[in-house]
Amino acid sequence: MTTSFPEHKNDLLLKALRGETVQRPPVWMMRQAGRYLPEYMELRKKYTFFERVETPDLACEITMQPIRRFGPDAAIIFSDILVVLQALGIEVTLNPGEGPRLPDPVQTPERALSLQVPDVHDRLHYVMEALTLTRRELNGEATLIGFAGAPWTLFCYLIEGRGSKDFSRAKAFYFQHPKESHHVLSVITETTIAYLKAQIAAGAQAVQVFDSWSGLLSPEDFNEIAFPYLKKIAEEVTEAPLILYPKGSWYALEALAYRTKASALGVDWCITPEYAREATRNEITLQGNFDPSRLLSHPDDIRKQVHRMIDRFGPQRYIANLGHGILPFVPVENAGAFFEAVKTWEPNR
Ligand code: 1CP
Repeated sequence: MTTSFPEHKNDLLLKALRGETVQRPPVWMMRQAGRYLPEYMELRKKYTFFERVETPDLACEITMQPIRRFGPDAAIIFSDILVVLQALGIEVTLNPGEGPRLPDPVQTPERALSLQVPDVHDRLHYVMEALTLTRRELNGEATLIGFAGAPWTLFCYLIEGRGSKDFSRAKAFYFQHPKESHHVLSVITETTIAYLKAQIAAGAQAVQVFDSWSGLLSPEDFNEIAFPYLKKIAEEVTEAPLILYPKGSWYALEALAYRTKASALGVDWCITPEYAREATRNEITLQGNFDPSRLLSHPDDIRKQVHRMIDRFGPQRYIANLGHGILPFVPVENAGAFFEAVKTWEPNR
């Protein structure tokens, strides 16, 4: 079945991902739909987190909320990386203020080996439905981004069972059971490839892979545990541009730029734009890297800092974004100043 979508009027993000010349860089914000928006908080009172994620109309509405307010160049579908663990048959709960919890995380090598690739169309059909709805609703005004968690980051939650500062239980499991761990990482990788392909078929025009916890690994461990799977995903998912976001893994930028088929790399605020450009020798689109806490500065300072960030990365092959997700207590006006600053950036101010 082929689905037809409204004509695409805003292709800034896709142009930046293809390395084509733009008038100004595209802008979107990681976690742009969420708790800092009063309209999100209204829906949060009425429905649980997974009701919001699993009901396509609600997921579409939440995705659209920041689009209506700020008019960014991209919309990221409202969902969560942990739905892939649910598709693997693992229970995940989320209570307000607590973060995600897995009541029965994987803690034995036997259970690790028993995991199998599920049918993502069956288990995650609601995400694809939300994407199709949202693509129509966007009416070509913004590019629709689908996403998934990277294998290492999902492995962290699968073993640890909750958020953590160091995911030491997940690391210990890997070091003690490398063979079984690689089985898990392969299963997550295959599932993610099928899932991202399904998202693209349903309307996602670009996809992002979040390796939020890759920075917890040493460079050697990153090369063994994270890199091969990221490379595989980027090799297989060729139907739309792919953005890799390996938070904290500054040492890996060169290899990710040169040895994977990613279209762009997300960078956090702990490295300079100059370093990121040099490491990737200006060969790949970069995305980032505003410190999310800097959105707590005065809006005038936000504007200045955003303009300086664009000057330093340069407007081509660049996607303006935060270095990680927006914090829940950022004033809406400050988020607005960020978007506006990118849209009003000019080379010779
Ligand atoms: O309303 C609420 O209290 C729920 C808060 C919330 C939201 C708004 C969670 C729980 N997930 C989401 C949505 C979400 N998660 C999106 C939506 C699209 C967007 O606007 O960007 C995305 C892309 C994610 C991805 C995600 N979930 C990541 C990767 C990105 C990142 O921030 O590093 C991770 C690590 C998660 C796990 C997760 N889900 C929710 C929370 C609070 C967390 C982090 C838990 C931890 O601290 O380890």
